[in-house]
Amino acid sequence: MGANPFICGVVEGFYGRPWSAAQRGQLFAWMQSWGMNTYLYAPKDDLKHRLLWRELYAESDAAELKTLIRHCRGKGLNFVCAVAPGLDLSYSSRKDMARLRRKASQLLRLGCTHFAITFDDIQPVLSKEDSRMFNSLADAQSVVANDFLKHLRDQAPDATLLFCPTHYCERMSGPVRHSDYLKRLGKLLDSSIGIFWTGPEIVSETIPAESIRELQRVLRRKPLLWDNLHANDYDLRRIYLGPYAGRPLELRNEVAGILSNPNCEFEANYIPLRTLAMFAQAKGHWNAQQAYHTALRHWLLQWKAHHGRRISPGELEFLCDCFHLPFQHGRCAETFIEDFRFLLRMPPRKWGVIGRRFEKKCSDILDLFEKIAALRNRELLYALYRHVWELKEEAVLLRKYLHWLKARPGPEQTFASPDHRQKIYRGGLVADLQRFLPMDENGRFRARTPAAVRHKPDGPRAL
Ligand code: GDL
Repeated sequence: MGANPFICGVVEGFYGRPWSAAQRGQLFAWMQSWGMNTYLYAPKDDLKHRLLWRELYAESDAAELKTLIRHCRGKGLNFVCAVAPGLDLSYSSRKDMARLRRKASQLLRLGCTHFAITFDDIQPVLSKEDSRMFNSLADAQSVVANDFLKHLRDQAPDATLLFCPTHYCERMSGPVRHSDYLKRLGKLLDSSIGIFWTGPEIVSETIPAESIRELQRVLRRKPLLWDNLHANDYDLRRIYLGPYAGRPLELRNEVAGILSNPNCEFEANYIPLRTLAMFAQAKGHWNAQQAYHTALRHWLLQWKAHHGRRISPGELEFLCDCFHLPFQHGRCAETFIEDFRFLLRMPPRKWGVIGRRFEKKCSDILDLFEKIAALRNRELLYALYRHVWELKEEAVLLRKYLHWLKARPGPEQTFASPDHRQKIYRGGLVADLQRFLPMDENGRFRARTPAAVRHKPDGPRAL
């Protein structure tokens, strides 16, 4: 695809509200200026992409898609359009095959020549009728994909096709060398079809180059990474502003390319995508932390606020350290947590410099919240609002709790904050359910004792 042999870019492949035309316009501008080359259109909740894949795009949507394709290509980027028929496709139905071809023809007419067919997040089984015609899911999907490619090539000889398997990570496939599903795909899929992979897990903390070498042999080609490191659709209470990390530079030799499927909140993706672009282009040496700091410096230029308020480099770094990566807080956020842990361990008379530092950080968080609320880029504010709001609430609560501890409460006394009222703060059904099974720091659950469960959960208490 395109002049650059290494595919590098973005997959809009998350659940939830798809990005707007304006956001995609900004994305293409970023991608062009950072030397990325590929955008994959695959928003799970575009109805005609997945749930209603059989239907063609209506006139106005088709016109928008056509403009988007033109705009993307105008920036020198490959536009890849995905169809996700797996929820209810009947692999053995001629009618469904004809519908897929009809869909492909519409997209070709809109100016698309690069395609993907995706079978992620579906039941990994064949229906009764389908299993009469096919020996396995891999056989069925390969026949459909090869047929799709043939249909495309009949109309556009340079058309390309990518494929997302149903087992797209090791967690799902098991050890790749033993996966019949992956082996069959490797054997049957046309050798020009690129195959997606998300690494050891759906969201992979690290992706060792060695794990991919084995997969290459099974798939008989280099896989294409669909990287969910910064995806947050599975938990919208989180957002990831940290760098592309946990992937060694040698990984680039083992994969056909990398597409990041990032935060649903488009504006939050500056650092994740900027650092991915840097990773793809790094020569000989890669340091995620250094790339992070470079990207922070560049991003700061876009953080202008009203009333002459200025967000400092340190403030932006703290923010991005607080909302960092799925498996890792940034350095400043770690210090903040460590400080609080220290204060809980020590009697107030020994808090000293750490106590003052923690207090100061809590005030800084309130200041930062005010500055962010005054941002000129309102879309950026809206992307971050609920997260900085929540952080501010916690900072206020922790500070009050420390003040309460300083007053030397008796061992039986409990703490309540009038600003954090029961059922308002940490309220709602999900929060109530979560209180039944608190998770410890090792990811284990321990139910409350039968005696405690007999009583109603009693709202904010001692921390
Ligand atoms: C997935 C989905 C993706 C989703 C992501 C994170 C793939 C291939 N598919 O499993 O749409 O955004 O997890 O929740 O990753």
